[in-house]
Amino acid sequence: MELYLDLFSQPCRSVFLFAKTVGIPFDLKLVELTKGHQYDEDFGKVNVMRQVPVLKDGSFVLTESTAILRYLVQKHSVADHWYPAELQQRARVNEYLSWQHTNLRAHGSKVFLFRALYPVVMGTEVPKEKMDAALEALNQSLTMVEEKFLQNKPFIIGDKISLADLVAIVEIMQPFGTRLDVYEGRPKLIAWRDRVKKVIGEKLFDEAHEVIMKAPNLAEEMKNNTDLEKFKLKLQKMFS
Ligand SMILES: N[C@@H](CCC(=O)N[C@@H](CS)C(=O)NCC(=O)O)C(=O)O
Repeated sequence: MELYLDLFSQPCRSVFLFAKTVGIPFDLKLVELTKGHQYDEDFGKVNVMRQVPVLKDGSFVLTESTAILRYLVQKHSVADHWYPAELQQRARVNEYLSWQHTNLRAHGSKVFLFRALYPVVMGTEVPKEKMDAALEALNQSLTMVEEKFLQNKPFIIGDKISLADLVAIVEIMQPFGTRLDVYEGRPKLIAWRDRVKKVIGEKLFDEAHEVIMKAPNLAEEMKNNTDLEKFKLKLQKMFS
């Protein structure tokens, strides 16, 4: 099995962390987004949407991180708690996976792009009112993670870690990579993060997040990127 990934990307990290944590072997095909490798001709043949992650299992090609995670669970015999067979527990995982796309992921990504990428690509800072609104939306999502999804449980579905926790932590680490202290004043979130880290193992957690923790160096890295214009058009569309 091949996984096309860039650990810069949150959905890629959730797939990477899951496969590594439960011991599913794979060949890593690195698609470096900051170098514009998603626009390479060869990668276009793998995913016409030019996004990672992508799973290739023989001739079967699958996109969308949450679909990939569920495919891996069903193909390999992993411990039940990752995606419980019990109806309502599974529904809880699905509830989080459905919510996060347009909430924590959307708002965390926006703050990340505003702080790390926008100034590099657009050559100017994000207007204050736009940045404030993005930060406020991210804050509201973080509060939802604590109050609706975690409540007083160790993990999102209860006593054990599931796919939902992995998908949540990688999104929270994205704005954190820009040195925004998303954990400030949130002891519940910190305690949960530390539990997730413990299950995954600190070494693997840090390996997965090494690239994103270097987000402040992005300007330097992207200097020679010939596809900056494409990023610019994308950002303009996203934030107009
Ligand atoms: N809904 C998709 C999102 C995938 C996605 O947005 N991938 C981004 C990285 S986080 C990407 O490949 N972007 C490249 C580009 O748009 O140029 C998933 O969950 O897998």
